Amino acid sequence: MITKNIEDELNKQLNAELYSAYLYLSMSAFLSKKNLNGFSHWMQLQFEEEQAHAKKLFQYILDRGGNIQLEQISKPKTEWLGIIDIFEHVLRHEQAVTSMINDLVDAAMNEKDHATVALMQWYVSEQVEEEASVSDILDQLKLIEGKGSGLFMLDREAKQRILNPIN
Ligand code: OFO
Repeated sequence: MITKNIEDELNKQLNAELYSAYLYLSMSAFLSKKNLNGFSHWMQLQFEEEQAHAKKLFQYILDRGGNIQLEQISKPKTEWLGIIDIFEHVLRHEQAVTSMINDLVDAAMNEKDHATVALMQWYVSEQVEEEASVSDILDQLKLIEGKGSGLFMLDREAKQRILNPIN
């Protein structure tokens, strides 16, 4: 059994993961309109990964005998200045998610809820990976000033991304 406080925090994180999915789907649409089909594909995989993150929390809450509280998902932004602006947004967003996850770990530690701490460690590691891969892409985009043949090459590279299985 989880406490009401942890149940609320987990549900809040579940909503945040679904919002992340929504945000990346919106970015995918924008990038497709700009003919950056590789990056659009990359964002669709982000969308799928975030849904998997949400489902993992969903299952955990149920497994611990908690209640699912699905809330309204905020409307994501639909326009950006360009590819660099998008990836800066992704990085800021992931940093904000990391901070939410850290708060959730703190809350679980305070309550000596070891199972939730263990679950959230998976998210802590996932955030390290996400922030690192987004920072790498952002650095490369800045190097080529987000344009020209460099952008064409990076877009082709983004198209190669495959979905990592979530466990
Ligand atoms: Fe769920 O990792 Fe990004 O937000």
